[in-house]
Amino acid sequence: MKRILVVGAGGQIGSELVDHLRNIYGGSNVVAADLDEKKLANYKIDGPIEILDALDGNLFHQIVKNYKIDTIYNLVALLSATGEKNPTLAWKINMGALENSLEIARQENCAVFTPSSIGAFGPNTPADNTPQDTVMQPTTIYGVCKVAAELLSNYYFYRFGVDTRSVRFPGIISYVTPPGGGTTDYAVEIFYEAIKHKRYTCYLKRGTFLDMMYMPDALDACVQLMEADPTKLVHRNAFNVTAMSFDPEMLADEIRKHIPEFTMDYNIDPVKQKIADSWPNSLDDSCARAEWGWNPKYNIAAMTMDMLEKIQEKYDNGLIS
Ligand code: VAH
Repeated sequence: MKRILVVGAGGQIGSELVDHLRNIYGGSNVVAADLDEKKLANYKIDGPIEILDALDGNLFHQIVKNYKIDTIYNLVALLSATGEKNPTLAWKINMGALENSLEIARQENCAVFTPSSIGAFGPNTPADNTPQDTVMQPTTIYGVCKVAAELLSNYYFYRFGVDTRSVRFPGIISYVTPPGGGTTDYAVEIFYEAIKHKRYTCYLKRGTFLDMMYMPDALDACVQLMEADPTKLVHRNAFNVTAMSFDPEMLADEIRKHIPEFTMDYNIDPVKQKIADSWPNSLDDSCARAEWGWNPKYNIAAMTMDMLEKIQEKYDNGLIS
C-alpha cells in the first residue's frame, strides 16, 4: 500500500485531498503536513499529522524517513495574486518546497506530484484550445514558479529517474476552504455572496474566459495520474487538464437558474484582470485523456448546483455567517 506525505495539506487542494487519499489508501498511510497546525485539525478521516515548514529540508527528510513515505504530494504555493504582492517570497516558498520535495524524493526513492497551473502560460500562448506543448512565457511570479517547477520536475525524472508527475490545474472551485487569494477565486466568492446577499460585485470583466474545474474532479485527477501506468505516459510535467471554460456572465446566468433574483455588477481589480488576461481561454486536454484516462464529471451546471447546496448547508449549520 502507498505511504503518502501531503505537504501544504492545509491549503485549498490539501484540505480535501488528504481525506480523499485516506479514503483510498487508509488513514494511517496518509500523513498530512502543514506549517499551520490549525489547518490540520479538520480532516474527516483520522491519520498522522506533522507540523512542517516545507523549507526545513532536514525535518521534511526526517518525516519521509520516519513514515517510510513513497509518494510526496507537494502542494505548497503562494497563489497568483498573492505572489504579485511579494514575488521574492513567492519564489522562495514555491521553489524551496519543490527543491526539498525533489531532492528528498531522489534520496528516498519517492514519487512526486507537484501541481502546475494554467498560470504557467502567458500572453503569447495560443489562448483558445491551448496545446499541451506550446509557448510558456508567463508574466506572473506564480507562473514563472510553475514553469520552473515543470522543468525541474522533468529534469529530476530524466536525470535521476525520480517518478515526477503533475497537471496544469485551471481555477479550482470548492466549498470546504474559503477563497485563498487566487485570480480565479471570484468563481468561489460568488456562491457565498449569491446565497447571503443575492448579489455579487465581480473583480474580473465580463467576457474574461478562464478554464475551471470542480474540486471532486481535481482530486480524481491527482490520484488517476499518480496511479497511471508509467509506460503509457508520453508527458509528465505537466498535463493540461480542464473541465469547463466560462466567463463571469455565464456563471451568473447559471446561478440565476437557482436564485432568480441574483444580480451581479463589476468593480475591476486591475492586478487580477491583468493576470487573467494573460491566461488561456480554454485548454486542449487531449493528452491527459489519451495517456491516463482523464475524464471530468462536473460541468458548470452540475458544479453550480452542488456548490449552492453545500454552501447553503454551511450557512444553515452555522459553520459560516
Ligand atoms: C489562482 N486559483 O488563481 C489559482 C489557480 C489557475 C488559478 O492557480 O492563482
